[in-house]
Amino acid sequence: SLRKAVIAGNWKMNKTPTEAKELIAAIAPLVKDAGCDVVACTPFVDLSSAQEAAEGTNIQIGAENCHWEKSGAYTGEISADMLVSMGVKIVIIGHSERRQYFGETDVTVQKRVRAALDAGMTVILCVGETLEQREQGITSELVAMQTKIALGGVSAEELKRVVIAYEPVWAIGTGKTATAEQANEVCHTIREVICELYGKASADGITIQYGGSMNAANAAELLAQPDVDGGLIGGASLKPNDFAVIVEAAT
Ligand code: 3PY
Repeated sequence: SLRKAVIAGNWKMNKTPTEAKELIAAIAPLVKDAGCDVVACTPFVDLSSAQEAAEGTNIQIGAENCHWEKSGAYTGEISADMLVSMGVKIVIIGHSERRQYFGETDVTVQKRVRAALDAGMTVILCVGETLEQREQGITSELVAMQTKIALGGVSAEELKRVVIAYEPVWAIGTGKTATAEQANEVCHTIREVICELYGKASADGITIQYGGSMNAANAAELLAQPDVDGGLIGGASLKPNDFAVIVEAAT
């Protein structure tokens, strides 16, 4: 692949600050020789202790969401500027769990992407179809539309700070994985959308991850696909040995 792989853990709503420190400390020695970028995206309350544990290692700590306003009356939200102020430079936006359970839409995803990029952050933008949409045969159109809306107003220069994660909703937290061919097909479609919007150099350069029950057993086959440049890892990112196997497979 032309592109450096990015393996990012998505811890979701797991781990206390103390546990986060222990988990990073357990992962660090196992991934120290990684040939890919290694990221752990943690709950907001874990960021400080995870960063402390990651100091001097090759693990970058990211957040799982951010709000689109800089500050104000938005109870329970966290701004991109707040994250940057504490040294967090990576954020997941638009994970399907946000879309499914918390009313996230393509429009709010676009606003959050905008805010994160304006704050100087790198965004892991998640897109993906539900089972119903796949069965209707609209996966390509749907994922293309999600990508186009989310990137509305994003320049080619800014796109260098965007990683796209293709996560089929039916494969998230269900133990079901897309086949390597299915994963590659949709990652390729996304790359074609990027080509259409930004040209070939941007399309060749952008990192597109697969996410959705990627684990130690299936990572090598998924990561061997030409258009799959890494993974966004759910459950397996909480298991140091499994996460290390995935990092190794990406190297
Ligand atoms: C999963 O692997 O289930 C994920 O949602 C990764 O983000």
